[in-house]
Amino acid sequence: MKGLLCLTPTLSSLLLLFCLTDLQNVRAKMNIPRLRLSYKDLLAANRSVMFFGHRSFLDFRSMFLDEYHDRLFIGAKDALYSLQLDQTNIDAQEIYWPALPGQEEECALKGKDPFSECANYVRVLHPYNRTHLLACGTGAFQPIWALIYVGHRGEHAFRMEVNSIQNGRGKCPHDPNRPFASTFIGEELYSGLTADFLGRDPVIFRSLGSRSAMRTELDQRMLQDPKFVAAHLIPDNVDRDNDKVYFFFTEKAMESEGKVRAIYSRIGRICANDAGGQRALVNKWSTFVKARLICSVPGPDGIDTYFDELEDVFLLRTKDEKNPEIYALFSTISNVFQGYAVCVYHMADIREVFNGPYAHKEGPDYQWTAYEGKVPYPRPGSCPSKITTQPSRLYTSTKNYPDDVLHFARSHPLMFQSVFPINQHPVLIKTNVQYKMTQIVVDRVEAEDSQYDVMFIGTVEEFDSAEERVVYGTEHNSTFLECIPKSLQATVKWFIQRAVDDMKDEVKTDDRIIKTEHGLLFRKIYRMDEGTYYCKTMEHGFTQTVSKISLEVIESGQLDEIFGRDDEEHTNRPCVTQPRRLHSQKPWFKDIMQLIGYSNLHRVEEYCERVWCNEKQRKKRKMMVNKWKYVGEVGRRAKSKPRNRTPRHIPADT
Ligand SMILES: *[C@@H]1O[C@H](CO)[C@@H](O)[C@H](O)[C@H]1NC(C)=O
Ligand SMILES: *[C@@H]1O[C@H](CO)[C@@H](O)[C@H](O)[C@H]1NC(C)=O
Ligand SMILES: CC(=O)N[C@H]1CO[C@H](CO)[C@@H](O)[C@@H]1O
Repeated sequence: MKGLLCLTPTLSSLLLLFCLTDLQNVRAKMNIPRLRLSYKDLLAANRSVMFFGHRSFLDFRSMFLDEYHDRLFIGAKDALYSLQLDQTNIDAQEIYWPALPGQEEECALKGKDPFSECANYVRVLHPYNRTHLLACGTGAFQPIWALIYVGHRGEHAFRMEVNSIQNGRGKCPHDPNRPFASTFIGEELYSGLTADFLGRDPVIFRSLGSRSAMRTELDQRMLQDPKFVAAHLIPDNVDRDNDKVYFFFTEKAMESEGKVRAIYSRIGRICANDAGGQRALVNKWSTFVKARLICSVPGPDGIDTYFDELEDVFLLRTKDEKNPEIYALFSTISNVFQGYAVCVYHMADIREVFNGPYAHKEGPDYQWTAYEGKVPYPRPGSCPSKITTQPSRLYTSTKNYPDDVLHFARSHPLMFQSVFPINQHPVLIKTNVQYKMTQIVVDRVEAEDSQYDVMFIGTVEEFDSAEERVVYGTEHNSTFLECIPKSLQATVKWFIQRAVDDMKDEVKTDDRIIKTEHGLLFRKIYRMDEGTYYCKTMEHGFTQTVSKISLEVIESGQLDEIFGRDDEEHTNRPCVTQPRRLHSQKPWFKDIMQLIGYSNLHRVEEYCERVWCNEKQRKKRKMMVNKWKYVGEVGRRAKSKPRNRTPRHIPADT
């Protein structure tokens, strides 16, 4: 390996390095990384170069390491870069490539975030031919693609073929952040994505080239809310007509039992020479099949823990191009248990599952079973090739496939068996870590003693948006939303989202709303200030949400109603730590709970504490209360028993 080049999306990224020798023997030492490089370590080693782009933000979404041209191409926000690798000082060339005119405004008007969504994020960079690259960007939610001239070897050319710019729908997603995978084969682009503005059209799409475009049918049995992770061509045998394109993704699993569909990881495939059907499935895949990818560990209670969320896939290519080893990085979705695992799969096991029984469900009230009826010929999922092209049956194209084959393919896209990893067990497990594992690359190296597979795992620091805080403010009073950026150099921007589906607007500051070093100060708040506030920091083009605060405003009228009327002396104001009703007939505690929500009990306490229950007030009140109690008691008792008694503290009236 030449060296390490790291473009880290956050300043706290880590790179973990694990070495595996004998996969059989790996369990004992599997969780100890050989090397752990933090972002700081990388810098200190003086062997990495920092690159932030030319416009104060990079926000890159794609990269292509071109060993033929000895260059690294980067697909960033509104820009493409070409970096020469053989130089210590980065000599970067830039192509400025914004969204089409007016598109950023339209994107914002349609409710997308102008700050982090409405720009042209370049998500595809593939080598097109020896002189050109294929690039596709989100175009502020209107994808665009173009060819980039990069010159011949040794030439450092870098310019866009302006006449080549076209609509990129189906080639890259609208959304800059939604997972997506693509691969360029021959002259065609295969992509797995959601191909519309609303994210409701999940599809595996083939475009460019001279053949007609192909797609999956819009049917939940094919794909349901998929997140694509990787796409690769893997040949089956010497007959190139059997070449298949594999897609790795997660989706809502139709076969999962229970009210809420579970998320499973999948491996799906299509024949590269699929031409769709003639009468049915016109320009739609007729060979699509998929299976579940399992990566799990047995639990102490006999129940397996599944790592169902696929994060990344790496194909370790060997001399035998038909049989790469498939390294897959998974995470758990469970709320109780947080962990990551790497599982390795053999192509032989994958092919066996695809050659096995199809999953079948007779009707809504039936269980999923293995299909035991007659499977039509050519077997659904198989490619038109030497095997299907015999003198008696000339299936030279999927267009000649009989109707029953197409019908079966349509109704049985899922295999009954799942794909299990080598040794039925992960090669790496990490639980309860402070970072997210996001990427994996594997290098096979020969050492004196044996062969090692070195796993490089990229991580980012965990930021949890579950970590939303709720702050309550009283109408017409002042309120403070705290946000302290980790770095002093960072620029802070506040955004407000008034309803869940609304766009995030930048908070307008004035005399009333003031941006301070430690947060946002409202000198006086109104009902209209309610919403979710995002404190985002920007530094060298890295954006991070530092805090997410939901601000709720309690109307002063509501408060008066609850506390006001019998409150002339301001002495019987409620306090959770001393909940007494005294004169008031109102069950104030219940009322305020209704206002604030029962789930935020500790918040109520905090709120009361701050607003009403400072120590001084409390002491004063205690005295008053005791006095009243005493007076009241004496008065009452005086009626029945006209005798002086020592006043005693009466337990709280709850
Ligand atoms: C880092 O590398 C540069 C360029 O090779 C060199 O000039 C500099 O002295 C090095 N710094 C350290 C701390 O080694
Ligand atoms: C690459 O493709 C472009 C666009 O089709 C074409 O103009 C160019 O000549 C091709 N380059 C080579 C080396 O074939
Ligand atoms: C609970 C609280 O602090 N209420 C105050 C809100 O603001 C009004 C007027 O500005 C004050 O009178 C309240 O005491």
